[in-house]
Amino acid sequence: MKIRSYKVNEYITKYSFGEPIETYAVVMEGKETVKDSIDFLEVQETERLCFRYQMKHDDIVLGLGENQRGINKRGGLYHSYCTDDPLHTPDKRSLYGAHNFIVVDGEAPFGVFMDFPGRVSFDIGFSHKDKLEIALEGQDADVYIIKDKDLKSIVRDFLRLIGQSYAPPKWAFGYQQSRWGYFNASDVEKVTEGFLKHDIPCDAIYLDIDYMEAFKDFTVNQERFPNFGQFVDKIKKKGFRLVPIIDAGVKIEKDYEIYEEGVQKGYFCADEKGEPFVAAVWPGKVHFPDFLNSDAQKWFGSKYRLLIDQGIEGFWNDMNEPAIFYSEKRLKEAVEVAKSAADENLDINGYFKLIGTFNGLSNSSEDYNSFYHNMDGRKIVHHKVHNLYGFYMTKSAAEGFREIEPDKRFLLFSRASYIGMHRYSGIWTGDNSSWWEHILLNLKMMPSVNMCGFLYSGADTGGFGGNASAQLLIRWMQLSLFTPLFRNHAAAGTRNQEPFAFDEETTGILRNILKLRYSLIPYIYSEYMKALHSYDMYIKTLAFEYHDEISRRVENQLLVGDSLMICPIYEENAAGRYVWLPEDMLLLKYGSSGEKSFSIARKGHMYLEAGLEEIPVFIRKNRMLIAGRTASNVDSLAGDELFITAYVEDKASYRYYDDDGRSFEYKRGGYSEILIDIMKEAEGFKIDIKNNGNDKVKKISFEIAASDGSIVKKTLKLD
Ligand code: MIG
Repeated sequence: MKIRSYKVNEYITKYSFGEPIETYAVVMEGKETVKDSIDFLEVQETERLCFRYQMKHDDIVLGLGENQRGINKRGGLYHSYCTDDPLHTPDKRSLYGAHNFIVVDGEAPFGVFMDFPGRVSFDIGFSHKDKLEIALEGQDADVYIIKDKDLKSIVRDFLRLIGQSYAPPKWAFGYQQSRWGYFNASDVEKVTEGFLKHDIPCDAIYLDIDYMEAFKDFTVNQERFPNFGQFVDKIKKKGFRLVPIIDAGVKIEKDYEIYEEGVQKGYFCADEKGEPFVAAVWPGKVHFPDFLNSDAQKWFGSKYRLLIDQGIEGFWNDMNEPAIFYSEKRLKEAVEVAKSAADENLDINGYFKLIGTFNGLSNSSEDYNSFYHNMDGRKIVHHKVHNLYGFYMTKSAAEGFREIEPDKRFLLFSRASYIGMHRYSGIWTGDNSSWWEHILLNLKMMPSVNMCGFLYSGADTGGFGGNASAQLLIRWMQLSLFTPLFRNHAAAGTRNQEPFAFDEETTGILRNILKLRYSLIPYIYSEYMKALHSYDMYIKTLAFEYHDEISRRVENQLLVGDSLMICPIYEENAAGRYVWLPEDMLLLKYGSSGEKSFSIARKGHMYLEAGLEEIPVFIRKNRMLIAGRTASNVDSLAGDELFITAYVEDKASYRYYDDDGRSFEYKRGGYSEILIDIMKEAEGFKIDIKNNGNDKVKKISFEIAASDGSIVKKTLKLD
């Protein structure tokens, strides 16, 4: 096999092995052929392409997106293979996403992206503490190596390589309420009433599979949701948008339009004989649309119109690993095993074999190896391109939206993903549990998925499986307060966890958190969109900004945008936690009735006290936090007044970004900026404001803290 290498730009080299499948992960081409070899990586080209690297003692390894374990992935073994696994225990090696990008950060930092749609294993010092081994299940791949001066630059190079992230509509930065179990229109209305009655802001209510007729995509159950279009409208008038789920499997049912059309046009994945492959998921037996076929992709995407025409403006794509409960063939085999066991005296081996036969029915590689895609003429077994399936389903939806309403931003996020999908949608991190450990897991995943382009991301706040306690939900909400996707979602049969589902005191605390979310939207949106425009991360670890050995290894604090550090509490009954401050910062605490308190937190270790009702944030040195007045949903945010809290030692500058929040104008330069400079002077501060096209903001109020802890207040009018 011959390696071909191409220079993509000054920092990125692409190495092609064999005949790689086009994945659409990257947007830059490697043109110029170079002789460069991957001198520092040992390459082994057997049946499996394998890359080895000897890690230095102090190297940390970041990346791999949605995954288990630490932010520093060293010590773990991971398999990139999109997997529907509802139990996120620390021993799991695969979750729903396949994000094959890592940065080895040390003396000679570099990034590697394995653009390969099949299974990849990353052994990052697991088999041997100092050995990094990346093995691909195949020989055809594009490998991108990025060398640049530091972690931050390498990630920026990578984000440029894979293209600009998706921007949801602004309302999708509001709080969203979901639950598998809002069974009919009256359930949904009750939830909306709950928010209105308790004066809790919210932007969206989710519809899980129960809105469908017999779990059929793009249908609505007429009994449970009569006059759906009118219902969508009614709920919208109350201030909420409805967000329905779409599943990957299409129910096999005579006269069901999607099924009939798909069969007739040959748009479903096929078995060995060329017949549509039969698997079973929610609706019972289904076919899988062949999203890797461009006609089928287009076709499925156009079907979203059936719901968009009824007023829907956002969707979530589920089960698109694709999850398989069982396949027809293997269920038959299992039943045979069971039958023959019926009259046996099963010993331990026999018993476990029987149980194993059934437990192994779902998501089995045998099934993934027995159906095929028609990649525009090329027949390819699913297993080899498994990690592209959810990506292409979501691409199909996003491109469908562009056809249906070309200049409208839709909310869209997916469960399965591959790098490149971030240009089309966000992700949620799947079926976590109402465990304290999963608040921390959520925290750790956020910077990793940001590194892979998925800026619009978040977890099921409060936990999907299991029962949330009031305290767990409060602490989790205090983290999700800062994630772009802020959705509370829970599984059927679990305890209710809407913000008003507990006691009055808890409702009050959650109301405060959510009101704060809405007042922080000016900052969150501005930082998100700037990150998108400049190929930056929205949430990152301290390692990106601070280079001391402690900061490089902090695993439980995050930088949110350019101004904030957050230190969420994720331990039950804790009254606070330890925090590492890489420099002096301003500690701003929001109290139980919206009041604020300030103190300077000095560089070093500190114990942060934080009662359940308090929300602490740290404002970095020479940075500022932008807030606005709160509201009951994003559309009703006034936006005419900004409140700025700054910590200024000598000079702080901020670029406040805004745009219409609904169209693609931002891609064509359609956005406004207010440039704010605060300079420390002998006496007090000097403030400079330059407005480039923002016609909403009329007034800015400042609270400026100096390093001695004194606070100066000022209000300026904008003309
Ligand atoms: O097999 O639609 O991750 O969010 O509530 C479960 C029902 C299918 C899995 C999703 C979850 C959703 C659930 N779905």
